[in-house]
Amino acid sequence: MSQVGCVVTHWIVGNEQDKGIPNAQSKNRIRNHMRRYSAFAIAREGARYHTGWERAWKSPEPKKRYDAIILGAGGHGLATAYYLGKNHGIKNVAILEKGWLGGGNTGRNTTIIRSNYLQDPSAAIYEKARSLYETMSQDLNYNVMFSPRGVMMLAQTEHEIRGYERTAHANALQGVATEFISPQRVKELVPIINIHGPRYPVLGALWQPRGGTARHDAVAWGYARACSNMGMDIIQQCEVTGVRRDGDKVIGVDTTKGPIDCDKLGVVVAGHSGVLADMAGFRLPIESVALQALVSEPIKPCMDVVVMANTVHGYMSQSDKGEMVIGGGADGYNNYTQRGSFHHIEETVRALVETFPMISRLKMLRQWGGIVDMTGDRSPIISKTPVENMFINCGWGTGGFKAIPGSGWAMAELMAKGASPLADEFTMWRFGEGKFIDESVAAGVAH
Ligand code: FAD
Ligand code: PYC
Repeated sequence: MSQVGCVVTHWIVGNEQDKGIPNAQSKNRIRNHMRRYSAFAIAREGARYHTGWERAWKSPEPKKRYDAIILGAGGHGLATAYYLGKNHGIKNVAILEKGWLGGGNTGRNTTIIRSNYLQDPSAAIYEKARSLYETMSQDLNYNVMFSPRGVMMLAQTEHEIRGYERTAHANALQGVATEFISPQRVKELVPIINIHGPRYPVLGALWQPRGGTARHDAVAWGYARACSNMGMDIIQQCEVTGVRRDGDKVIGVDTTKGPIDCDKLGVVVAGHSGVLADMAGFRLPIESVALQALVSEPIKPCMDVVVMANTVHGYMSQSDKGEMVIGGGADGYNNYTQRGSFHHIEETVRALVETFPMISRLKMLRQWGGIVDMTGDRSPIISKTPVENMFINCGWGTGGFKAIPGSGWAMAELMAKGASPLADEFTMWRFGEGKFIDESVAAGVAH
């Protein structure tokens, strides 16, 4: 992945030469406010051979101190920073990333967006996120290619029918639009499906018509550009190696670019959450495990909804390029390897091929893995920590892409105000108190 939009020289160079913009003051003013992407901008740049696009975000050296530091430039970290600025006016913010932004799970997932969860706190935050996705491109002035094409979870056992009918009733009470549909309706929506599978016939499905997909790295890039535009510093290649405390209170972090002070620290590092908690001196109920996915060669459009088959551990959608995007269950052992493995292709494709016989003829092109952070109840943690002014957002496991805007909204509110209605139930202490938010059914295929 590369910085989209960093095509050639900074547009101001062209302006200085062409129009003679006179002094550093006006230069900085222009540099600090990026120009909007629009049809007019494309026409203008087309007329001058695209020499004027500016970088999508700046890459500054870190300052000595910030009001808030966010660790992790994945979708959740960037969204947290964005809503800190947009909703709470906190803009003296650094986002520190050990690799490149969006290079973690945010750039590795299969982009499914849905809010068909069972428990009220989950439905609230996932539906908030789904609704924010609807207007994200306009809000960020960045095309995230949100495609509300519809998501279905197949019921292939009697047990699943009961589970999904229950979810549909719960969703009706929560104001989330889902319905349980018949096998015939499934076939109408997905003509390539075999509903008479020999072992697992399709008995119905939980259908969310406003679920769908979005371009995952565009989500990271769009938030990054908007954060940079607000004056925030995104520091890539900057690994946090220590959390500095004064007694019980956080005062900063040690990094590979030196120490940086802060008033508040938000840790949003997904599969590395346990490592960061360890640096701060507490433990988290998180396990890290690889989740893999793969894509086929591109083929003509053949499926315009997302299908998840949770009993057999497989799911599939078709990308805009025509590739079939396929994934299955998480690896059966804890690890930190962001890699694919052959047994996974075999298991996942074998699981799906009865329901989608045509995929047996596809060549698979690419395969990869990401480290997901799993909690025992398959729900996230958005929480204060034992360290004052240090907050943690993690545990999204195999399903956090869909949650990015809602999670960022809630985490920003928690950091700014000390509480957030969307985050209240998701504390790290719920495990000790027995207040689980069990989403093992909704977490679905990948668990
Ligand atoms: P990440 O994007 O992983 O960001 C965390 C960042 O923290 C990383 O960039 C990392 O480099 C950085 N970091 C770590 N340690 C440090 C440190 N010490 N210092 C500085 N930076 C650090 N979810 C869905 O909703 N739908 C799906 O279809 C879906 N499919 C998936 C398929 C796969 C194969 C995988 C792996 C995941 C999938 N997910 C899906 C889950 C989803 O991708 C994650 O829940 C989500 O992306 C997590 O985002 P994040 O911002 O928390 O983490
Ligand atoms: O949470 O919808 C999801 C999902 C699908 C595949 C991986 N996660």
